[in-house]
Amino acid sequence: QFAATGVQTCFHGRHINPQIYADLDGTNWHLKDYEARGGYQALRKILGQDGGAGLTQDQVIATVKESALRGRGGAGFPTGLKWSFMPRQFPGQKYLVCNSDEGEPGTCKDRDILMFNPHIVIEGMAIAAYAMGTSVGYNYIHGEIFEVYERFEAALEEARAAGYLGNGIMGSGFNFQLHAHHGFGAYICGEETGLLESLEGKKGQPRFKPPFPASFGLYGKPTTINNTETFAAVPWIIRNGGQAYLECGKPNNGGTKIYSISGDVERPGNYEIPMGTPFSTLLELAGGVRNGRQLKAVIPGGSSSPVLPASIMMDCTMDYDSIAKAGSMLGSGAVIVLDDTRCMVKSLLRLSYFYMHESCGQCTPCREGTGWLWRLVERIEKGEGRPSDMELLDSVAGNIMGRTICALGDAAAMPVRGMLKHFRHEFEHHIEHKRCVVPAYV
Ligand code: L3W
Ligand code: SF4
Repeated sequence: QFAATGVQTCFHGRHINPQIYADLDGTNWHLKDYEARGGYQALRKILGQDGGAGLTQDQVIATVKESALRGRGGAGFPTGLKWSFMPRQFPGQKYLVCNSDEGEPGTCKDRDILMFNPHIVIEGMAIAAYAMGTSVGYNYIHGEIFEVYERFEAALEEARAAGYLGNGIMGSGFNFQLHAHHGFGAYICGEETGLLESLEGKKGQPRFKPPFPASFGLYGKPTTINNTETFAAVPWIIRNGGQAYLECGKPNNGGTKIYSISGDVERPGNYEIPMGTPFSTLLELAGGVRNGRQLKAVIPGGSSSPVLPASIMMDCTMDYDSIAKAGSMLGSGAVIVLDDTRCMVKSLLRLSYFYMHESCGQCTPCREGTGWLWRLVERIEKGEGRPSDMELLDSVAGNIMGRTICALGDAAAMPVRGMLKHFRHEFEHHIEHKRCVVPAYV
Protein backbone atom coordinates (compact mmCIF):
# COMPACT_ATOMS: atom_id res chain seq x y z
CA GLN A 1 0.00 0.00 0.00
CA PHE A 2 2.77 2.42 0.90
CA ALA A 3 4.39 2.06 -2.50
CA ALA A 4 1.19 2.45 -4.48
CA THR A 5 2.72 4.65 -7.13
CA GLY A 6 5.62 2.30 -7.58
CA VAL A 7 8.07 4.85 -6.32
CA GLN A 8 10.42 3.45 -3.74
CA THR A 9 9.18 3.86 -0.23
CA CYS A 10 11.27 5.72 2.26
CA PHE A 11 14.43 5.99 0.30
CA HIS A 12 16.59 8.60 1.76
CA GLY A 13 20.22 9.36 1.70
CA ARG A 14 20.97 12.24 -0.62
CA HIS A 15 21.35 14.39 2.44
CA ILE A 16 22.98 11.84 4.70
CA ASN A 17 24.71 9.21 2.59
CA PRO A 18 25.25 9.74 -1.13
CA GLN A 19 26.34 6.11 -1.43
CA ILE A 20 22.74 4.92 -1.12
CA TYR A 21 21.83 6.94 -4.16
CA ALA A 22 24.90 5.68 -5.96
CA ASP A 23 23.77 2.10 -5.28
CA LEU A 24 20.33 2.76 -6.68
CA ASP A 25 21.75 4.56 -9.64
CA GLY A 26 21.86 2.40 -12.74
CA THR A 27 20.41 -0.72 -11.20
CA ASN A 28 16.64 -0.89 -11.46
CA TRP A 29 15.38 2.02 -13.52
CA HIS A 30 15.64 0.24 -16.89
CA LEU A 31 12.66 -0.91 -18.96
CA LYS A 32 13.23 -4.59 -18.11
CA ASP A 33 13.13 -3.79 -14.39
CA TYR A 34 10.02 -1.69 -14.78
CA GLU A 35 8.30 -4.43 -16.78
CA ALA A 36 9.25 -6.95 -14.09
CA ARG A 37 7.43 -4.72 -11.58
CA GLY A 38 4.29 -4.82 -13.77
CA GLY A 39 5.26 -1.81 -15.84
CA TYR A 40 3.33 -0.93 -19.03
CA GLN A 41 0.53 -3.35 -18.09
CA ALA A 42 -1.83 -0.40 -17.56
CA LEU A 43 -1.06 0.86 -21.06
CA ARG A 44 -1.65 -2.64 -22.42
CA LYS A 45 -4.94 -2.77 -20.51
CA ILE A 46 -6.40 0.44 -21.95
CA LEU A 47 -5.30 -0.47 -25.48
CA GLY A 48 -6.84 -3.95 -25.14
CA GLN A 49 -3.43 -5.57 -25.65
CA ASP A 50 -3.76 -7.76 -22.54
CA GLY A 51 -6.53 -9.92 -23.99
CA GLY A 52 -9.23 -7.62 -22.56
CA ALA A 53 -11.64 -5.27 -24.29
CA GLY A 54 -9.60 -2.15 -23.60
CA LEU A 55 -10.84 1.07 -22.03
CA THR A 56 -12.46 4.00 -23.83
CA GLN A 57 -11.16 7.54 -23.31
CA ASP A 58 -14.18 8.26 -21.10
CA GLN A 59 -13.55 5.14 -19.01
CA VAL A 60 -9.94 6.16 -18.35
CA ILE A 61 -10.99 9.66 -17.29
CA ALA A 62 -13.80 8.26 -15.12
CA THR A 63 -11.32 5.93 -13.38
CA VAL A 64 -8.96 8.82 -12.63
CA LYS A 65 -11.90 10.90 -11.34
CA GLU A 66 -12.99 8.03 -9.09
CA SER A 67 -9.48 7.79 -7.62
CA ALA A 68 -9.68 11.37 -6.27
CA LEU A 69 -6.12 11.89 -7.49
CA ARG A 70 -5.23 15.55 -7.02
CA GLY A 71 -2.38 17.46 -8.66
CA ARG A 72 0.87 16.79 -6.84
CA GLY A 73 2.67 19.95 -8.06
CA GLY A 74 1.17 22.27 -5.47
CA ALA A 75 -2.39 23.27 -6.25
CA GLY A 76 -4.06 19.90 -5.59
CA PHE A 77 -6.47 20.38 -8.49
CA PRO A 78 -8.51 17.21 -9.26
CA THR A 79 -6.68 15.42 -12.08
CA GLY A 80 -9.67 13.68 -13.67
CA LEU A 81 -11.54 16.99 -13.81
CA LYS A 82 -8.56 18.68 -15.48
CA TRP A 83 -8.40 15.90 -18.06
CA SER A 84 -12.09 16.37 -18.82
CA PHE A 85 -11.48 20.06 -19.68
CA MET A 86 -9.46 19.08 -22.75
CA PRO A 87 -11.63 19.58 -25.87
CA ARG A 88 -12.21 16.15 -27.42
CA GLN A 89 -13.01 17.12 -31.01
CA PHE A 90 -10.34 19.74 -31.64
CA PRO A 91 -9.38 20.07 -35.31
CA GLY A 92 -5.66 20.81 -34.70
CA GLN A 93 -2.78 19.57 -32.55
CA LYS A 94 -3.30 19.20 -28.79
CA TYR A 95 -0.46 18.81 -26.32
CA LEU A 96 0.35 17.01 -23.11
CA VAL A 97 3.04 18.45 -20.84
CA CYS A 98 4.71 17.09 -17.74
CA ASN A 99 5.89 19.74 -15.30
CA SER A 100 9.17 18.39 -13.95
CA ASP A 101 10.52 21.86 -13.30
CA GLU A 102 10.75 21.14 -9.62
CA GLY A 103 12.13 24.28 -8.01
CA GLU A 104 10.09 24.84 -4.88
CA PRO A 105 12.52 25.14 -1.95
CA GLY A 106 12.30 21.91 0.03
CA THR A 107 10.94 19.80 -2.83
CA CYS A 108 13.07 17.00 -4.26
CA LYS A 109 10.60 14.21 -5.13
CA ASP A 110 10.13 14.60 -8.88
CA ARG A 111 13.83 14.36 -9.58
CA ASP A 112 13.92 11.04 -7.71
CA ILE A 113 10.92 9.65 -9.56
CA LEU A 114 12.59 10.52 -12.88
CA MET A 115 15.96 9.22 -11.77
CA PHE A 116 14.83 5.91 -10.24
CA ASN A 117 11.54 5.17 -11.98
CA PRO A 118 11.40 7.15 -15.26
CA HIS A 119 9.21 4.64 -17.09
CA ILE A 120 6.34 5.14 -14.64
CA VAL A 121 6.12 8.76 -15.83
CA ILE A 122 6.32 7.71 -19.50
CA GLU A 123 3.54 5.17 -18.99
CA GLY A 124 1.42 7.66 -17.03
CA MET A 125 1.83 10.25 -19.79
CA ALA A 126 0.98 7.72 -22.51
CA ILE A 127 -2.23 6.82 -20.67
CA ALA A 128 -3.11 10.51 -20.25
CA ALA A 129 -2.38 11.17 -23.93
CA TYR A 130 -4.69 8.31 -24.91
CA ALA A 131 -7.47 9.58 -22.62
CA MET A 132 -7.31 13.09 -24.05
CA GLY A 133 -6.61 12.21 -27.66
CA THR A 134 -3.21 13.90 -27.66
CA SER A 135 -0.41 12.68 -29.91
CA VAL A 136 2.49 14.92 -28.79
CA GLY A 137 3.91 15.38 -25.30
CA TYR A 138 6.83 17.11 -23.61
CA ASN A 139 8.48 16.58 -20.27
CA TYR A 140 9.98 19.88 -19.11
CA ILE A 141 12.79 19.00 -16.69
CA HIS A 142 14.45 21.42 -14.29
CA GLY A 143 17.69 22.70 -15.79
CA GLU A 144 19.90 22.34 -12.74
CA ILE A 145 19.57 18.55 -12.61
CA PHE A 146 21.05 17.56 -15.92
CA GLU A 147 21.66 13.93 -14.93
CA VAL A 148 17.90 13.54 -14.49
CA TYR A 149 17.31 14.87 -17.99
CA GLU A 150 19.86 12.41 -19.37
CA ARG A 151 18.25 9.52 -17.46
CA PHE A 152 14.82 10.43 -18.82
CA GLU A 153 16.18 10.66 -22.38
CA ALA A 154 17.67 7.18 -21.96
CA ALA A 155 14.33 5.83 -20.72
CA LEU A 156 12.56 7.44 -23.68
CA GLU A 157 14.92 5.63 -26.05
CA GLU A 158 14.10 2.31 -24.36
CA ALA A 159 10.35 2.96 -24.54
CA ARG A 160 10.51 3.94 -28.22
CA ALA A 161 12.57 0.87 -29.11
CA ALA A 162 10.06 -1.38 -27.31
CA GLY A 163 7.08 0.17 -29.11
CA TYR A 164 5.57 1.87 -26.06
CA LEU A 165 5.98 5.27 -27.74
CA GLY A 166 5.74 6.33 -31.36
CA ASN A 167 3.20 5.48 -34.05
CA GLY A 168 0.82 2.51 -33.71
CA ILE A 169 1.73 1.78 -30.11
CA MET A 170 1.69 -1.99 -29.47
CA GLY A 171 -0.06 -2.59 -32.75
CA SER A 172 -2.98 -0.29 -31.87
CA GLY A 173 -4.02 2.86 -33.71
CA PHE A 174 -2.71 5.04 -30.89
CA ASN A 175 0.21 7.40 -31.67
CA PHE A 176 2.15 9.29 -29.04
CA GLN A 177 5.45 11.10 -29.51
CA LEU A 178 7.08 12.11 -26.23
CA HIS A 179 10.07 14.45 -25.95
CA ALA A 180 12.22 15.70 -23.08
CA HIS A 181 13.16 19.34 -22.72
CA HIS A 182 15.33 20.91 -20.05
CA GLY A 183 14.98 24.37 -18.60
CA PHE A 184 17.77 26.50 -17.16
CA GLY A 185 16.86 26.64 -13.49
CA ALA A 186 14.43 29.57 -13.25
CA TYR A 187 11.85 28.88 -10.53
CA ILE A 188 9.19 30.75 -12.47
CA CYS A 189 9.34 28.21 -15.31
CA GLY A 190 7.62 25.79 -12.88
CA GLU A 191 4.54 28.02 -13.12
CA GLU A 192 2.56 26.32 -15.85
CA THR A 193 2.20 29.25 -18.26
CA GLY A 194 5.80 30.39 -17.67
CA LEU A 195 6.79 26.82 -18.53
CA LEU A 196 4.79 26.94 -21.78
CA GLU A 197 6.43 30.22 -22.79
CA SER A 198 9.84 28.72 -22.08
CA LEU A 199 8.99 25.56 -24.01
CA GLU A 200 8.07 27.77 -26.96
CA GLY A 201 11.59 29.22 -26.78
CA LYS A 202 10.64 32.53 -25.17
CA LYS A 203 11.49 34.16 -21.86
CA GLY A 204 9.70 32.18 -19.13
CA GLN A 205 7.19 34.80 -18.04
CA PRO A 206 3.73 33.69 -16.85
CA ARG A 207 0.61 34.50 -18.84
CA PHE A 208 -2.69 35.78 -17.49
CA LYS A 209 -5.16 33.02 -16.59
CA PRO A 210 -7.85 32.58 -17.86
CA PRO A 211 -7.53 31.44 -20.55
CA PHE A 212 -6.25 28.27 -18.90
CA PRO A 213 -3.89 25.97 -20.80
CA ALA A 214 -6.80 23.58 -21.41
CA SER A 215 -8.06 26.06 -24.01
CA PHE A 216 -4.95 28.16 -24.82
CA GLY A 217 -1.75 26.31 -24.00
CA LEU A 218 1.41 25.39 -25.89
CA TYR A 219 1.57 27.31 -29.20
CA GLY A 220 -1.93 28.53 -28.35
CA LYS A 221 -3.38 25.01 -28.58
CA PRO A 222 -5.33 23.01 -25.96
CA THR A 223 -2.80 21.62 -23.50
CA THR A 224 -2.94 19.60 -20.30
CA ILE A 225 -0.13 20.04 -17.79
CA ASN A 226 0.33 17.76 -14.82
CA ASN A 227 3.12 17.30 -12.33
CA THR A 228 5.57 14.36 -12.54
CA GLU A 229 4.23 12.66 -9.42
CA THR A 230 0.67 13.02 -10.71
CA PHE A 231 1.53 11.12 -13.90
CA ALA A 232 3.45 8.56 -11.82
CA ALA A 233 0.25 7.69 -9.93
CA VAL A 234 -1.77 6.93 -13.08
CA PRO A 235 -0.52 3.41 -14.08
CA TRP A 236 -1.33 2.03 -10.61
CA ILE A 237 -4.81 3.59 -10.73
CA ILE A 238 -5.55 2.02 -14.12
CA ARG A 239 -4.29 -1.40 -13.07
CA ASN A 240 -6.00 -1.50 -9.69
CA GLY A 241 -9.01 0.74 -10.19
CA GLY A 242 -9.94 4.23 -9.00
CA GLN A 243 -11.68 2.97 -5.88
CA ALA A 244 -8.60 1.03 -4.72
CA TYR A 245 -6.43 4.15 -5.07
CA LEU A 246 -8.98 6.29 -3.26
CA GLU A 247 -9.03 3.79 -0.40
CA CYS A 248 -5.24 4.10 0.02
CA GLY A 249 -5.93 7.64 1.23
CA LYS A 250 -9.05 9.36 2.48
CA PRO A 251 -12.13 10.87 0.82
CA ASN A 252 -11.29 13.74 -1.52
CA ASN A 253 -7.58 12.99 -0.93
CA GLY A 254 -6.99 9.72 -2.75
CA GLY A 255 -3.89 7.56 -2.72
CA THR A 256 -0.39 8.12 -1.44
CA LYS A 257 1.89 11.13 -1.62
CA ILE A 258 5.62 11.58 -1.56
CA TYR A 259 6.86 14.02 1.05
CA SER A 260 10.30 15.57 0.84
CA ILE A 261 11.11 16.08 4.48
CA SER A 262 14.09 18.29 5.23
CA GLY A 263 15.52 20.54 7.89
CA ASP A 264 15.96 19.51 11.49
CA VAL A 265 15.22 15.80 11.28
CA GLU A 266 17.51 12.82 11.72
CA ARG A 267 16.82 11.22 8.32
CA PRO A 268 15.79 13.79 5.71
CA GLY A 269 14.59 12.37 2.41
CA ASN A 270 11.59 11.33 0.35
CA TYR A 271 8.86 9.29 2.02
CA GLU A 272 5.79 7.93 0.29
CA ILE A 273 2.88 7.53 2.71
CA PRO A 274 -0.91 7.28 2.41
CA MET A 275 -2.86 10.52 2.35
CA GLY A 276 -4.28 11.17 5.81
CA THR A 277 -1.25 9.80 7.69
CA PRO A 278 -0.66 11.76 10.93
CA PHE A 279 2.20 14.25 10.69
CA SER A 280 3.68 12.64 13.82
CA THR A 281 4.08 9.34 11.88
CA LEU A 282 5.94 11.09 9.06
CA LEU A 283 8.19 12.78 11.58
CA GLU A 284 8.87 9.42 13.19
CA LEU A 285 9.73 7.86 9.79
CA ALA A 286 12.26 10.65 9.31
CA GLY A 287 13.88 9.73 12.61
CA GLY A 288 12.29 12.51 14.68
CA VAL A 289 13.68 15.94 15.40
CA ARG A 290 17.45 16.17 15.05
CA ASN A 291 19.48 15.52 18.20
CA GLY A 292 16.30 14.95 20.23
CA ARG A 293 15.52 18.68 20.23
CA GLN A 294 12.07 20.24 20.50
CA LEU A 295 9.96 20.76 17.39
CA LYS A 296 9.31 24.45 16.95
CA ALA A 297 7.54 24.84 13.62
CA VAL A 298 6.89 23.21 10.27
CA ILE A 299 6.56 24.62 6.78
CA PRO A 300 4.25 21.85 5.52
CA GLY A 301 4.07 22.29 1.76
CA GLY A 302 7.16 23.97 0.37
CA SER A 303 8.41 27.48 0.98
CA SER A 304 5.22 29.03 -0.44
CA SER A 305 3.07 27.55 2.31
CA PRO A 306 2.60 29.45 5.58
CA VAL A 307 4.52 28.12 8.57
CA LEU A 308 2.60 26.29 11.32
CA PRO A 309 3.73 26.04 14.94
CA ALA A 310 4.40 22.58 16.39
CA SER A 311 1.24 22.63 18.52
CA ILE A 312 -0.98 22.92 15.42
CA MET A 313 1.12 20.67 13.19
CA MET A 314 1.12 17.74 15.61
CA ASP A 315 -2.69 17.61 15.33
CA CYS A 316 -2.63 17.54 11.50
CA THR A 317 -2.80 14.65 9.11
CA MET A 318 -0.85 14.85 5.87
CA ASP A 319 -3.52 15.60 3.27
CA TYR A 320 -4.82 18.65 1.41
CA ASP A 321 -7.89 19.22 3.56
CA SER A 322 -6.29 18.84 6.99
CA ILE A 323 -3.39 21.19 6.24
CA ALA A 324 -5.73 23.75 4.63
CA LYS A 325 -7.98 23.63 7.71
CA ALA A 326 -4.92 24.36 9.86
CA GLY A 327 -4.29 27.52 7.81
CA SER A 328 -1.58 26.40 5.40
CA MET A 329 -1.20 24.33 2.20
CA LEU A 330 -0.04 20.80 1.47
CA GLY A 331 1.50 22.29 -1.70
CA SER A 332 4.09 20.06 -3.29
CA GLY A 333 4.61 18.13 -0.04
CA ALA A 334 7.94 19.65 0.92
CA VAL A 335 7.94 19.45 4.70
CA ILE A 336 10.56 21.75 6.23
CA VAL A 337 11.10 21.01 9.92
CA LEU A 338 12.41 23.71 12.24
CA ASP A 339 13.63 22.91 15.75
CA ASP A 340 13.89 25.21 18.75
CA THR A 341 17.31 26.56 17.72
CA ARG A 342 15.85 28.25 14.64
CA CYS A 343 15.36 31.98 14.42
CA MET A 344 12.14 32.67 12.54
CA VAL A 345 13.32 36.09 11.41
CA LYS A 346 16.39 34.54 9.84
CA SER A 347 14.28 31.78 8.27
CA LEU A 348 11.95 34.36 6.71
CA LEU A 349 14.94 36.36 5.51
CA ARG A 350 16.15 33.35 3.54
CA LEU A 351 12.72 32.75 2.00
CA SER A 352 12.21 36.43 1.15
CA TYR A 353 15.56 36.52 -0.64
CA PHE A 354 14.53 33.53 -2.74
CA TYR A 355 11.28 35.11 -3.93
CA MET A 356 12.95 38.45 -4.66
CA HIS A 357 15.58 36.64 -6.70
CA GLU A 358 13.06 34.51 -8.61
CA SER A 359 10.44 37.17 -9.41
CA CYS A 360 10.26 37.47 -13.18
CA GLY A 361 9.67 41.21 -12.85
CA GLN A 362 6.57 41.44 -15.01
CA CYS A 363 4.21 42.92 -12.43
CA THR A 364 5.00 45.82 -10.13
CA PRO A 365 3.58 44.46 -6.82
CA CYS A 366 5.75 41.36 -7.13
CA ARG A 367 8.87 42.94 -8.63
CA GLU A 368 8.98 45.82 -6.14
CA GLY A 369 7.17 44.15 -3.25
CA THR A 370 9.42 41.09 -2.98
CA GLY A 371 12.49 43.35 -2.74
CA TRP A 372 10.75 45.55 -0.22
CA LEU A 373 9.84 42.54 1.94
CA TRP A 374 13.41 41.27 1.85
CA ARG A 375 14.88 44.65 2.81
CA LEU A 376 12.44 44.99 5.72
CA VAL A 377 13.16 41.52 7.08
CA GLU A 378 16.89 42.07 6.60
CA ARG A 379 16.96 45.22 8.68
CA ILE A 380 14.88 43.58 11.42
CA GLU A 381 17.25 40.61 11.44
CA LYS A 382 20.28 42.92 11.66
CA GLY A 383 18.80 44.69 14.68
CA GLU A 384 18.01 47.86 12.72
CA GLY A 385 14.23 47.39 12.60
CA ARG A 386 11.75 50.06 13.65
CA PRO A 387 8.51 49.41 15.60
CA SER A 388 6.50 50.56 12.54
CA ASP A 389 8.14 47.80 10.45
CA MET A 390 5.67 45.24 11.77
CA GLU A 391 2.74 47.06 10.24
CA LEU A 392 4.72 47.84 7.12
CA LEU A 393 5.61 44.17 6.59
CA ASP A 394 1.97 43.19 6.86
CA SER A 395 0.89 46.02 4.58
CA VAL A 396 3.45 45.23 1.84
CA ALA A 397 2.51 41.54 1.95
CA GLY A 398 -1.19 42.44 1.79
CA ASN A 399 -0.61 44.70 -1.19
CA ILE A 400 1.11 41.94 -3.15
CA MET A 401 -1.50 39.27 -2.52
CA GLY A 402 -4.09 38.86 -5.23
CA ARG A 403 -2.59 41.66 -7.34
CA THR A 404 -0.19 39.77 -9.56
CA ILE A 405 -0.29 37.75 -12.77
CA CYS A 406 0.86 34.48 -11.21
CA ALA A 407 0.99 32.80 -7.81
CA LEU A 408 4.62 33.78 -7.09
CA GLY A 409 3.45 37.08 -5.62
CA ASP A 410 1.12 35.28 -3.21
CA ALA A 411 3.82 32.72 -2.51
CA ALA A 412 6.17 35.51 -1.39
CA ALA A 413 3.52 37.18 0.77
CA MET A 414 1.99 34.13 2.46
CA PRO A 415 5.10 33.04 4.41
CA VAL A 416 5.38 36.61 5.78
CA ARG A 417 1.79 36.56 7.00
CA GLY A 418 2.25 33.07 8.46
CA MET A 419 5.34 34.14 10.39
CA LEU A 420 3.65 37.30 11.68
CA LYS A 421 0.59 35.34 12.73
CA HIS A 422 2.39 32.64 14.70
CA PHE A 423 5.81 34.10 15.59
CA ARG A 424 5.14 37.85 15.85
CA HIS A 425 6.90 37.99 19.22
CA GLU A 426 10.22 36.97 17.64
CA PHE A 427 10.08 39.88 15.20
CA GLU A 428 9.10 42.29 17.98
CA HIS A 429 11.94 40.97 20.14
CA HIS A 430 14.44 41.57 17.31
CA ILE A 431 13.19 45.14 16.93
CA GLU A 432 13.03 45.96 20.63
CA HIS A 433 16.20 44.23 21.87
CA LYS A 434 18.21 44.28 18.62
CA ARG A 435 18.97 40.61 19.04
CA CYS A 436 17.36 37.23 18.60
CA VAL A 437 14.97 35.59 21.02
CA VAL A 438 16.66 32.22 20.38
CA PRO A 439 19.68 31.77 22.70
CA ALA A 440 21.84 30.18 19.98
CA TYR A 441 21.67 33.39 17.97
CA VAL A 442 22.28 35.84 20.83
C1 L3W B 1 -9.27 24.93 -16.68
C2 L3W B 1 -10.36 26.16 -14.98
N1 L3W B 1 -8.18 24.65 -15.92
C3 L3W B 1 -7.72 25.70 -12.61
C4 L3W B 1 -5.99 24.32 -13.78
C5 L3W B 1 -4.81 25.24 -13.96
C6 L3W B 1 -3.71 24.46 -13.24
C7 L3W B 1 -4.43 23.76 -12.11
C8 L3W B 1 -4.34 24.43 -10.79
O1 L3W B 1 -0.29 26.95 -8.85
C9 L3W B 1 0.34 26.23 -6.65
C10 L3W B 1 0.69 27.66 -6.30
C11 L3W B 1 2.10 27.51 -5.71
N2 L3W B 1 -10.33 25.66 -16.24
C12 L3W B 1 -9.24 25.89 -14.14
C13 L3W B 1 -8.18 25.13 -14.67
N3 L3W B 1 -7.27 25.04 -13.69
N4 L3W B 1 -8.93 26.22 -12.86
O2 L3W B 1 -5.78 23.66 -12.54
O3 L3W B 1 -4.50 25.80 -10.95
P1 L3W B 1 -4.13 26.87 -9.86
O4 L3W B 1 -4.27 28.20 -10.50
O5 L3W B 1 -4.93 26.61 -8.63
O6 L3W B 1 -2.62 26.58 -9.43
P2 L3W B 1 -1.20 26.79 -10.13
O7 L3W B 1 -1.12 28.08 -10.87
O8 L3W B 1 -0.82 25.55 -10.90
C14 L3W B 1 0.33 25.94 -8.13
C15 L3W B 1 2.02 26.14 -5.11
O9 L3W B 1 1.31 25.41 -6.06
N5 L3W B 1 3.29 25.53 -4.92
C16 L3W B 1 4.14 25.46 -5.98
C17 L3W B 1 5.10 24.59 -6.04
C18 L3W B 1 6.02 24.58 -7.15
C19 L3W B 1 6.68 23.47 -7.41
C20 L3W B 1 7.84 23.39 -8.26
O10 L3W B 1 8.81 22.99 -7.76
N6 L3W B 1 7.76 23.75 -9.53
O11 L3W B 1 6.32 22.32 -6.86
C21 L3W B 1 3.60 25.01 -3.68
O12 L3W B 1 2.93 25.14 -2.69
O13 L3W B 1 2.41 28.45 -4.75
O14 L3W B 1 -0.21 28.09 -5.29
O15 L3W B 1 -3.17 23.50 -14.09
O16 L3W B 1 -4.55 25.45 -15.29
N7 L3W B 1 -11.41 26.85 -14.58
FE1 SF4 C 1 6.40 37.54 -12.62
FE2 SF4 C 1 5.96 37.89 -9.99
FE3 SF4 C 1 4.20 38.74 -11.73
FE4 SF4 C 1 4.52 36.10 -11.38
S1 SF4 C 1 3.76 37.56 -9.87
S2 SF4 C 1 4.27 37.18 -13.33
S3 SF4 C 1 6.75 36.06 -11.00
S4 SF4 C 1 6.32 39.48 -11.51
